[in-house]
Amino acid sequence: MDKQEIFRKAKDAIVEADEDKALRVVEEAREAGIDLLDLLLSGFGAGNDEIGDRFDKGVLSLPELIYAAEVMKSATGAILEYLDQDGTDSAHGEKKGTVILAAVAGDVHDIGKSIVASTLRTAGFEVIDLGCEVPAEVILEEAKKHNADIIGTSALLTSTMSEQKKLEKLLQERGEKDNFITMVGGAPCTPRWAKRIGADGYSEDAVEAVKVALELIEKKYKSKNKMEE
Ligand code: B1M
Repeated sequence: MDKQEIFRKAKDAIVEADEDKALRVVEEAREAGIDLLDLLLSGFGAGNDEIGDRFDKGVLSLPELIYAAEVMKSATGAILEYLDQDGTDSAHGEKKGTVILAAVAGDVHDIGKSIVASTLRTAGFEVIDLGCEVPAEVILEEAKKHNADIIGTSALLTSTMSEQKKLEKLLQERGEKDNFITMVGGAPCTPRWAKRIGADGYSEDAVEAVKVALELIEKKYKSKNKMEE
């Protein structure tokens, strides 16, 4: 079976909310040597976009959306288990930094954030995933407790993006802004949004998140070293 066919089956599995099919596709892709992260983001991701559109147009009901989301969660879980395993197998070298990750208060969408957690771990970061619906105060507390380098927040709703702004404001008010790098992501976020609220980085997907995190960490330590010289 070729890659396009496997990706189409992955999309169908989400649209049809067929868990068995989704898990079979993961195994088929693994056997065919297909990049599982690509399958997750582009194959299953296309299914997610489709159900999102159908829900938006009123063609799909909320229970149907929830059902399809459960299938996406299962497929994501199966793939991340393989990716985390592969990451552990190939993990070497020193830790790149510590990242606190959370979906902001009022937001239950955690599928994308979990993928970001996985790619960052694979790249050598220690990731403390606080889960979803996490208030800004708790995120800051945890970042201080774990001496984090980066605070990453995910927002999928236009109504919860303001929580990312709230976190930036809180960091400023508490005099903590210079102690942490902040990254934002999630479908409604843009580079413009990140700039507007004063976040240090934005990334569109879980692959770019690694690139941005590495760049920001490097920048932080370069300027720290300069100050110590
Ligand atoms: Co909801 N939902 N949902 N939903 N849901 C959206 C987001 C929506 C766009 C659907 C639509 O109408 N087209 C819409 C938001 C509209 C808006 O605000 N503009 C919406 C709505 C309205 C709602 C409810 C309000 C519905 C209701 O109750 N009436 C409700 C809100 C609940 C709440 O949060 N309070 C709701 C509920 C749900 C479910 C529970 C059913 C389920 C979530 C299950 C879960 O996550 N545990 C769900 C789902 C599945 C979706 C869609 C269909 C898919 C989201 C997803 O998982 N995508 C979504 C439509 C869509 O996005 N096409 C939709 C796959 C994932 C891999 O992508 O999350 O974008 P994503 O993550 C990417 C990037 O964004 C990026 O990397 C990830 C991987 O590449 N990224 C980061 C994410 N975080 C990052 C952080 C970073 C960097 C990159 O740095 C820190």
